[in-house]
Amino acid sequence: MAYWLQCIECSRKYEKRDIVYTCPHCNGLFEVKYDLDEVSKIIAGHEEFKRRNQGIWSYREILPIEKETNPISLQEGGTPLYHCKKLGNELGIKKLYVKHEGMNPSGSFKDRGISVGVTKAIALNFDAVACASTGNTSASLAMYSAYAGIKCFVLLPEGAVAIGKVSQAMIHGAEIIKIKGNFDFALELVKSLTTDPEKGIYLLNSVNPFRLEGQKTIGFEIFEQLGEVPDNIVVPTGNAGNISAIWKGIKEFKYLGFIEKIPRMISIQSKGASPIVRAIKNNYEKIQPILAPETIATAIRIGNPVNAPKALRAIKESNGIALAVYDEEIIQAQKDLARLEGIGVEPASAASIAGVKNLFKNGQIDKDEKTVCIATGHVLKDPDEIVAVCKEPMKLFEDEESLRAFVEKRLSSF
Ligand code: AN7
Repeated sequence: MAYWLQCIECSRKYEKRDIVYTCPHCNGLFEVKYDLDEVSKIIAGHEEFKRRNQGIWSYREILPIEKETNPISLQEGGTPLYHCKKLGNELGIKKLYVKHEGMNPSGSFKDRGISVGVTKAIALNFDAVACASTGNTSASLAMYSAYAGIKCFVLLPEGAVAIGKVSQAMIHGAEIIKIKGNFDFALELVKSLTTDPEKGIYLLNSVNPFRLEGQKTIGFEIFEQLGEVPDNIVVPTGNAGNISAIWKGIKEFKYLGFIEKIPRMISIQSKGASPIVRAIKNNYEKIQPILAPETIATAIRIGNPVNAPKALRAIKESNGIALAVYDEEIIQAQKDLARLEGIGVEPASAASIAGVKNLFKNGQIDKDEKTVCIATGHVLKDPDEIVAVCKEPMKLFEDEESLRAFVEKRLSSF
C-alpha cells in the first residue's frame, strides 16, 4: 500500500525510505499518510481485519511495512478488554472498561510500536537501535532487538526507572546507559546520537512516526471488542505518543467508513508532570515544559513531551479533556483495580482510573457513558512501589497455635 511521511506543521512530504525523524525544513513532527482510498478498495470492512486474528499485524494494509517484509513479531496486541463492573459500581459508572496492555509480551503497550519499529529498522538495514526511556520502551526494545538479533542501546535516567523494567533490559542483553539527569535530558542525548543515520543507529522513541503506527491498533481493538465506539478513551500521558497514535487510528477508521462516531480522547497526567493539562487548561498553543517533573508514576515522569503538538490536537479535535491527578489518587486507583477486579497494573496505568473517578465526580463524564481506560503497563513492572504502598505488616509466626488464632480471627472479620 502506498504510504509516505508528512510534516504536521508545514505539510511537506518525504519518501518512506528517507531517514528523517522530524521535518528537516521546520522541525515539525511527522505523520505516516496512506492512500486510504486504495485501502478501502482492498479491505471491504473492518471485520476482515478482525477475522485475521494476528494482533497488530491484522492491520497490515494500514501499517507502514511492505507486504513482502516479515514482521518482527512476538505476538503483541490482542490484549484483553475487561468490563469492570464492581469498580464501575463503586465509582457510579456502569460501563467502565479496562484495556489491559500489561498483557503484551514485555508487559506494556510499547510492544505494539516497537514491533513495527524494529521491523522497520531491519527493513532499512540498520543493525543497531536506540531509545531514551522511563523504562517500558527500553524493556520492549531490548526484547524485540534480542529476537531480531540487532544491537540495542537504552538511555535511562539514573535512579528513576522501576526495577522490573531495568531487569528486562538487562536479561535481553541491551546496552544500558545510565544518564545523570531526567528522561527529557536522556531523550535530547539519544536524539543527538542518532541524528546521523550514516552512523547506523536507528532511533526508536515515539518521535519516530513509524513506531506510533503500531500503537494506533489499540483503538481498533477496542472498537472490535466492544462492538462499538466508546464515548471516552482515557490514556495516561507522558511523552504523548500513545494518545496521538490512538486518535490517528480512529480518524483513519472513520475515513474508511468503518466507524461513524468518534470518542473523546481524555489525557490523564500526574500533578507533578502535567504540561499537557496546563496547556489545555490555559489554552496555550504550545506546552510549556516542566523542568523538574516528579511523580510516583515514574513511567510518566516527563516534563517536555515530544508528541505534545499531536496530543493537543487529538484532545481538541475530539472535544476531549486533559486532567491531572495526585499521586495518592493514583495509588488508591491501583489498589482498587487490583482488589476489586483482579487487574494488576503499574502506577501510570492507574492514573487513568483515578482520572475517571474525578471526571465523574465533577460532572465531565456521565454515568451512562461507555468509558475505556488504557492500562498501559503490568503491575510487576514496579515491585518497589507496591511494597511501599502496601504497608500491611508481614507477621512472623513461631508456633502453630498463634498462627491458627491469627487466621481464625482474620476469617471471622472477612
Ligand atoms: C506504563 O518507556 O515514555 O504518553 O520511555 O510506560 O505515549 O509516552 C513510557 C510511557 C504511560 C505514557 N504508561 O505513554 C518510556 C515511556 C506507561 C508508560 C506511558 C508510558 P506516552
